[in-house]
Amino acid sequence: MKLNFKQPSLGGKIEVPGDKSISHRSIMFGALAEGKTVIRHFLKGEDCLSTIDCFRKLGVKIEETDEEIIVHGAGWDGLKEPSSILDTGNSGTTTRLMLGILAGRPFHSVMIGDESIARRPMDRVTVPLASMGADIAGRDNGRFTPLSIRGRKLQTTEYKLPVASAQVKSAVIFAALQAEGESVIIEPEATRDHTEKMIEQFGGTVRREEDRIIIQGGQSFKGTDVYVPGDISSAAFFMVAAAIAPNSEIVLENTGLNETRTGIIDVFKQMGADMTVEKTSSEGEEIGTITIRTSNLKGTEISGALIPRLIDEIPVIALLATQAEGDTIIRDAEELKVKETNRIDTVVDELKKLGADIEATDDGMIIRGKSKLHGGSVSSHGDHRIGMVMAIASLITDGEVELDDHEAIAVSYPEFFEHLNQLVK
Ligand code: SPQ
Repeated sequence: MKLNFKQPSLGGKIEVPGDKSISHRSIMFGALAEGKTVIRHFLKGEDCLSTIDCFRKLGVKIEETDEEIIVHGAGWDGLKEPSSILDTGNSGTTTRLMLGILAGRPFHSVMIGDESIARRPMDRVTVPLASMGADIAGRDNGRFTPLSIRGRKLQTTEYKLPVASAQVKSAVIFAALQAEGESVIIEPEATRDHTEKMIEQFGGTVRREEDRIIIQGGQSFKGTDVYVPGDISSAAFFMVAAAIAPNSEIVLENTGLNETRTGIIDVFKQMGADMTVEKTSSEGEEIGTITIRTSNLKGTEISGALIPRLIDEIPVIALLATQAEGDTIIRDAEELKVKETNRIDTVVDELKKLGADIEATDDGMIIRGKSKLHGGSVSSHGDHRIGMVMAIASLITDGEVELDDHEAIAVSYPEFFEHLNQLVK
């Protein structure tokens, strides 16, 4: 795809698609609940469609209209042994969270994903699940897909997560919900808490005591209505676009503002961005409006507890930092190496091709601003977030950007180019 924007301004108002993490979980809880769940503003990206497909194969009736997804849940016991392989596509969330669900269901299932999933570590989930009694086999001792799950009765756990990961936490929560008695999960740093919030939304209970999450096993859920807020991880691309393009001001309505996800807003403030954030609702998930204008930015440091609150936004923050005066240093972000690609390497390599002064480190990167970017040939490497970073970069390049494998963007943001063209003036 050729991108030749001639350094435009951005203006206007959009609502980004529904949050990917919340969309996945709404299908999962809807399927496990008894009764009907109606989901509005669901993200129809490829990853979430993979989750729908897996639950249909498990016997759950799921209807799709333009406006809503309707899940006819039949409770934990309503899931049936699938007669074909569960294909999780490119979705780490689907693969890891479903392991926690399937580990405790009394049947056999097999899970496979795409080439990127086949490279991502699954032992971070299969190891704690095995300690609860799960029987999961897979390539390299259960480290990689394909995985075979023989569902069994599970025991409770007290598990300290070795890495800050919402996917590992959520998989263990799903297993703990099926065990008899109380389980405790301890987080090294707080990660996105959509699973915990959704337990409550579907009529269950969960306790949080500092870094401990306490789950009572044997809970059943009741179908409900879910409104999925706009995904702040998708909004991030246009926040950066408006901040770095000249004479711009855009408004992003109904964006999710859950504290565990708003690290990017903190970074924008640290860097001196011209923005306002207004909360409009705080029932269940917090929602609000973000207005962002062209900004004079300064370099910053991003590390520690902030990292899990913006992990998926780091590639686009790297682009932002190329347009800030001074150095931006990102530390403690080793987790980027096990995403759809090694996102430290891919973002550094691709931004360098456009003239950025950026260097990979063991646990992050150093970006020296401010750089004038030029055109060039880049690739998403099959990673949706890298594809979107490069498309946004093309707004400020002097010359055309040729983006290879832009189709990957449909994983989390099928309307991305439509929205980009709408905002470009
Ligand atoms: O689902 P997937 O492929 O793992 O998606 C990514 C993304 O960029 O969209 C990561 F590659 O988001 C993860 C996120 O990084 C989604 C997620 C969740 O919904 O629980 C949690 C984070 O992953 P982790 O490994 O830190 O738990």
